Amino acid sequence: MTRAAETSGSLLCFDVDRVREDFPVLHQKIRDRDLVYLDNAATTQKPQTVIDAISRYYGQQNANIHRGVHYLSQEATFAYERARARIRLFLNAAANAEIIFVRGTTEGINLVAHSYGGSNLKENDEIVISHTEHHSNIIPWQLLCARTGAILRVVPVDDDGQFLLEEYAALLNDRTRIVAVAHASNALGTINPVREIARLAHDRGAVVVVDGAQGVPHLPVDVRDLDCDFYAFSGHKVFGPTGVGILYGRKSLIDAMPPYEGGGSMIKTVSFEETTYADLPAKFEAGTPHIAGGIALESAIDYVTALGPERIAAYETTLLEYAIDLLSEIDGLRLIGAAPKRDRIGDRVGVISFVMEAAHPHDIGTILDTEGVAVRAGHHCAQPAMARFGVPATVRASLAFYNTHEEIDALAAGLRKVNEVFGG
Ligand code: 7TS
Repeated sequence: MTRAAETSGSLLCFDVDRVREDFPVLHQKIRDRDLVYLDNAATTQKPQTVIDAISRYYGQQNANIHRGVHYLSQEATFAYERARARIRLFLNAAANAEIIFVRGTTEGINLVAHSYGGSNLKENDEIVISHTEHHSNIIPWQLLCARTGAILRVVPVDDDGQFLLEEYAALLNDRTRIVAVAHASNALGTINPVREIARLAHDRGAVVVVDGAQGVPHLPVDVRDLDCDFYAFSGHKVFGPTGVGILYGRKSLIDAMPPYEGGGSMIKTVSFEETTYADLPAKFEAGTPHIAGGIALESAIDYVTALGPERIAAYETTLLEYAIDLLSEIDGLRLIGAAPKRDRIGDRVGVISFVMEAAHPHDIGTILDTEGVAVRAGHHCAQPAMARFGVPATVRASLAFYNTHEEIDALAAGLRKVNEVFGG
């Protein structure tokens, strides 16, 4: 029995072959090789149920929502609002009004920065983020600082990419208004201690924004248990469509926040003298949304829920351990951040960043591509994180529950080929 087969066998309750049948895109040859898709942090593949939901909407249900008295409009509205209710349950939010449809994580964070930040922050107030954030959770805050005169503070991470709680606690003060952190880092896979971060922030009266782009695809998420004030994620990273995402916002906060964009659907009455705004969540949903996307996101959430977020996390951890062991044996390969300590594996999602002595990350990505292995090479929209580890770029293999131990073998074989080609 190969090592891959042994490890797969130890997780008998997770039938990865069966799961893979649901994802048509995985069953194709790329450059005459079986596709090995390890770029899941960039975007995930879609199960047939999600593809069918989009096709069904355009083929049978297409109508604008929240406005028509006709049958199709009512059907589409019902389906869209059912998706919202389903997502509320998935996140364990207290009310449907707390679930705002947005374009994705990026828009969710910008909404909070504009609406909450614009109306609550003033000169010398402070915003706290961590050193390993995605640019989407850095730049909206920099723009807010430029508009208001607020100050951005950065929590350092240790050499394993772990958030330093003591340093964080020391940074907080009575001027801290917003703490914004990723649930999990897209560059390193580190999971941040969000519950503890929120507790300390709330002690100071600050609100907590969680960038959940890499949380929802890999971890069970309960916004009330995390006790965060805002939680944003992208549909396309959780096996749903691009162009749709969710911002959860605590009702007492979003009720008091001004609209982010103006337009149709977000009003009660309009006159040139005075406009009054719709109730939540419509107040934050100006214009025609990505209706098919919202409906298909429900299918994606149903898919993930049926598999079970806990089982997904357990299976991905076996893949991650296996990958770290295998990659650690490759000459000249250095893992970046979240070091391969077994006691730390529970603190990571399935993201493995590394560099090799023999070649630049982009060359490694190109060689892997000739083997049918899709990874991302670059700074992963986390340049400060790269700077922290003294590298301009890494190769990143990022896992999903449909990946197999054999695919990790293919990655390792591709990396050994890199050493052969470049003489490492
Ligand atoms: N936050 C994190 C932690 C992310 O990983 C990403 C996307 C975003 C925010 C932005 O999400 P979007 O859907 O609004 O674009 N991350 C990546 C990545 O790692 N490679 O490509 C996109």
